[in-house]
Amino acid sequence: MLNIKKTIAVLIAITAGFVALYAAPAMAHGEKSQAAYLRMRTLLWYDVEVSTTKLQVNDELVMTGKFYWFYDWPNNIAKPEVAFLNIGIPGPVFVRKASYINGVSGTNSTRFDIGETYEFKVILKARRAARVHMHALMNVKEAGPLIGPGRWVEVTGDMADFTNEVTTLTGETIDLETYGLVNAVKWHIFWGVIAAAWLLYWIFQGPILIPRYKKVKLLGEDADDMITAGNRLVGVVLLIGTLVVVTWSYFNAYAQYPITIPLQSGQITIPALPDAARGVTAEVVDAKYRVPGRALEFSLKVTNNTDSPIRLGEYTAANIRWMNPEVSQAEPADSHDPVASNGMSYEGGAVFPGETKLLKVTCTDAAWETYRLAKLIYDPDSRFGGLVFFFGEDGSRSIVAIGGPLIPAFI
Ligand SMILES: [Cu+2]
Repeated sequence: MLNIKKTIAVLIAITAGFVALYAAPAMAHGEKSQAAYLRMRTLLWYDVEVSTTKLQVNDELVMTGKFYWFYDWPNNIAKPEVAFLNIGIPGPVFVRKASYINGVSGTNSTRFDIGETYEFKVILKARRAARVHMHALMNVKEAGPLIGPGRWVEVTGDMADFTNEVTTLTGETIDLETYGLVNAVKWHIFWGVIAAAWLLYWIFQGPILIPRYKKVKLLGEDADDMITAGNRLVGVVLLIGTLVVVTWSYFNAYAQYPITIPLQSGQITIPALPDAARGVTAEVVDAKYRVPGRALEFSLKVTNNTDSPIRLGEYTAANIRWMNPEVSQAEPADSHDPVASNGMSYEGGAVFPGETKLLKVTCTDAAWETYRLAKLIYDPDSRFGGLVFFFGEDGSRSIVAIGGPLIPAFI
């Protein structure tokens, strides 16, 4: 018997050893972990930029960009009835000073419309030194976080220099970093000591739990008789004392801060941006994913109702960009920015004003595998999504959401 236990223990130790051996340093934090259909068919982010990637404690950083709520929203994902825009950073490296959606303050939760585009701006202030991969992030109630593209940002300097001053509505200037901290610590210690004293009091009454339980269950004694008059007195004193302290602290706080307003928890609706398609329609006629070539191939029926000939310059999905360098160029912003600078090509040329044309598009890159998007073909509902960017000769840009069933090609 002992030997079996020993063997199991040794096996666990060996397994743990191997796991530790293979644990590479954590460079990512879940960008690829969400299912491919979720990343391609929920929130599609583009034009995301940070104002700087190197800053000092107390410096500000502005993140801007746009997001589109995909029209073919997955049935099993909650719709954005209540959503909150945030920035995902490991640890409190920044504080958020302000955020805006289409110019409206994003302090409150918001409801969004499927099939619409919005732009955002978040202002952050650096709090402590760190090198972090930061993402714009949309928290959707019952759906969870929908993550935007990440950027490496480095903060240097000393956290001791950090200040976060605001002027309250009563004209007082306070530092939010330290405001009320001493008071909060004081009360935590106060109630911690009382709680510990209460526990210790009962522990020093001798073994109480199991022996008393046995007496009640096996010997049929009355549980109430085991509580002494002294016990009751201590209980009553503590109960009255707690009520007195709570009441006193309430009136004391009220006297010190006579003017307060509640935390704002309302919900707002923000009107969407004008249609980014600007008169261009595009529809996927058929699409397949070629496994050996790591390529998405689709035919796109495009109608151009603008006044300028348009050409296809980019396809983006799941925060990955496939660029057609003949039309639109982009390079990765940093080592973890998945931009396939030469990833897209198509047959069909320009689509002229008033014309409807079939374009044959190919988007190739190892990102299909490394970002686990190719897993889509093993879903029971293999549908993809994304945005295509058309560029006019006049410099205009039309953004159209596309999607449809994806058929795998294994040879
Ligand atoms: Cu990241």
